[in-house]
Amino acid sequence: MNREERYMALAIQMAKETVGQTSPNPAVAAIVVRDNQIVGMGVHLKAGEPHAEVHALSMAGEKAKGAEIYVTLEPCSHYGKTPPCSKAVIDAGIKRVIIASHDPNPKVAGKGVEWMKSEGLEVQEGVLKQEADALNETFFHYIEKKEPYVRLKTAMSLDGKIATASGESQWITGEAARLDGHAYRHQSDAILVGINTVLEDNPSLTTRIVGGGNHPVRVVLDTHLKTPPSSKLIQQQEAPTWIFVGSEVEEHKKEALSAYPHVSIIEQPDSPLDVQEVLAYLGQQNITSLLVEGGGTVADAFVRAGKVDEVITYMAPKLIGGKEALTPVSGEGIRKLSEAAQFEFISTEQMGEDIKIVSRKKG
Ligand code: AOF
Ligand code: ZN
Repeated sequence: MNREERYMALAIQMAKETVGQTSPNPAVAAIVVRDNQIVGMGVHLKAGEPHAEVHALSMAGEKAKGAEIYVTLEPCSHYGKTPPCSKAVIDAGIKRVIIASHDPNPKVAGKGVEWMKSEGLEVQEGVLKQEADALNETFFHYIEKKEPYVRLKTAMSLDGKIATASGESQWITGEAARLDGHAYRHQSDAILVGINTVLEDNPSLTTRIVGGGNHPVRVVLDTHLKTPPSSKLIQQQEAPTWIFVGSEVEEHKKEALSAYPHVSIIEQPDSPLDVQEVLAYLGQQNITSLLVEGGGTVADAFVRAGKVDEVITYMAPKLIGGKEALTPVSGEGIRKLSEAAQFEFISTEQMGEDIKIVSRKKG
């Protein structure tokens, strides 16, 4: 690694630890360097709060004059919840700006770079771009499509079963894989399941990781509003629960659940519920990332709508068998192999006794 890459790698490492807490904003970090000494460091902690550059420049103070700044994302050029970072960089007297990712936000999209160049600053783009881009994949997707990046999470046996024929499904994979799954909850704005999963498993859908974590908004697709008031999603109030229902649900049922302050009932015209409509609504609510955790019918609806962007598969070295035993994607499926949703493997990793496979939608 050359010196630019070393400082950028450090900034990326800092930003990485904030993934999941900055939404709907990206995870960004900045480092101010003068005469090969770090004189300021900053990360964007939360939407609405100062951007990374502002924290780093304020730590550097007068030392920013004539210094370099390393930023994992192009400094912004717009007056949003905070003033433009490009202006802050120029005003601080920075002479050289090193950037990893381009900001695709139409309000920025190159204007930050242009602004700083027009003021005579030297700008170098694309340093460790791939590594920095990986941090904000969900943000880039959301900015471009105005809907969340969808991850489908499954845990299955070597023969692709998620439960035995009798329906026993807990503990297929081991502890390491389960904890990794919870890390995805921490990093996701929302988690989604179908009503059958609520009725069969009574999940709480909260994040349980060592040291505590962010709980995602809990989303249920429940056309006929069968979510029981006694279920954990209703009784445990530590995270919001949003229930999508069809248009023919009786008023008293909706009122009974809406009485809980953390519960929202969202009525949709279609039956069965339309995945595209659900995602558009979630996007409007600033949900940038969605973790789909079951069951098979819901997974199939997302797959057939072409809306699964990434699949996280935990595979346990077990054989279960049984033609009635459930598989991760059921529903109607597709008829012709040529219509199969296409993915490419991004990584495989041994995780305790299990294997984790990350696949991403092709194209
Ligand atoms: C930066 N540095 O640390 C971040 C940036 O509403 P605002 O004012 O917070 O602006 C949010 C937008 O700013 C966001 O959509 C993205 O384009 C950019 N995020 N930019 O220069 C930062 N977090
Ligand atoms: Zn900014």
